[in-house]
Amino acid sequence: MGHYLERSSLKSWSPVRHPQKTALRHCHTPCNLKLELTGTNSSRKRRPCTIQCKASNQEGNSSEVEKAPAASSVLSFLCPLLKLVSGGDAAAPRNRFLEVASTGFSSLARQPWGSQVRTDAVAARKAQPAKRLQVYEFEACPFCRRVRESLTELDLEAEIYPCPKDSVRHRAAVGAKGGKEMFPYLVDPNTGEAMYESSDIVKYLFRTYGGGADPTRGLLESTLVTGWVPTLLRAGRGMTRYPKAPVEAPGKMLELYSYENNQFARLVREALCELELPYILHNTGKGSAGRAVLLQLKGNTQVPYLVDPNTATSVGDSEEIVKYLFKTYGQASTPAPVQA
Ligand SMILES: N[C@@H](CCC(=O)N[C@@H](CS)C(=O)NCC(=O)O)C(=O)O
Repeated sequence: MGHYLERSSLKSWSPVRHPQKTALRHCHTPCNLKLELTGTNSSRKRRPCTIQCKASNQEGNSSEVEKAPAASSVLSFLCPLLKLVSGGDAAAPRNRFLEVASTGFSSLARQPWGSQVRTDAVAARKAQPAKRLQVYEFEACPFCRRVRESLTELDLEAEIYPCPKDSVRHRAAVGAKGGKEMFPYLVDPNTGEAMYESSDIVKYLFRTYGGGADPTRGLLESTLVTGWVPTLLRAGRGMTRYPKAPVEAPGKMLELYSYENNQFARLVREALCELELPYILHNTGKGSAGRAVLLQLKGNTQVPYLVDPNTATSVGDSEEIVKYLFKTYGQASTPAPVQA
């Protein structure tokens, strides 16, 4: 698993199904990088998927990369289903009433988590970690949601690398770093730790950056009770890459001021995810030190607030931000790699 592929060599991928369920992935860019998937993925029960992947680079090093365990819950069934129903054009005008209602009820379902800073836990920490945490996730994934809720509660900044289905960059990066494409995946450059499994990540975050406090009551246990509600209500938004999303990442990371359970911030995160745009997340939950920064920057503490250093643009209304994102980053003329 130790083999590491530089981000620069993970550019664009085109998986092609082999008739015997063997898949090959070839990099479109001239980096000689090739991922070879072998085996079958016939398991629909609670068994790990048997697809394995060999990654090799110019030096000829190789390592095994697995697909995520195929089915650990009802969510593995829901995800493909929702992918089907949410196949509409994400950039098309939306019914604002339905948007606000569905994201509002989503926030109600997750009411106790991801809004309020756990001051008892954060008090033990003097400052943000020296280096930003890196989180690979996707918006619709309930397991990723509880990690993002923890980030809000611990008032942690993070670099978010959205990994929508049909991803052209970040999913491959996770496979190369950790050995399998499963989400969430945390990299902590401060301690050198990297891990899968949302409950391990949440516990790690509270242990390392929350003074050893216990994760908020019910946060871990609630995932299968209400964790999937936003995924369902939002009909899988924030799950699949928008076909005209840019193949290359923008030069600079976008910056989002928000907190996890803010209903309007959810709409923006969905768009960032579908466009596979990496961004710096500045959490501004209730009680966050980030609110003072936002107040200075914007004149009030309303979120979401997006800053795009690539175009020197700042936008402060979720509807406007979503429009801005699809207009600016949803027009790629380079066709996305064909997915199997
Ligand atoms: N037990 C894991 C489950 C993670 C999981 O099943 N994640 C799903 C997304 S909901 C996944 O990575 N699926 C593979 C995929 O999306 O390709 C955890 O709690 O982190």
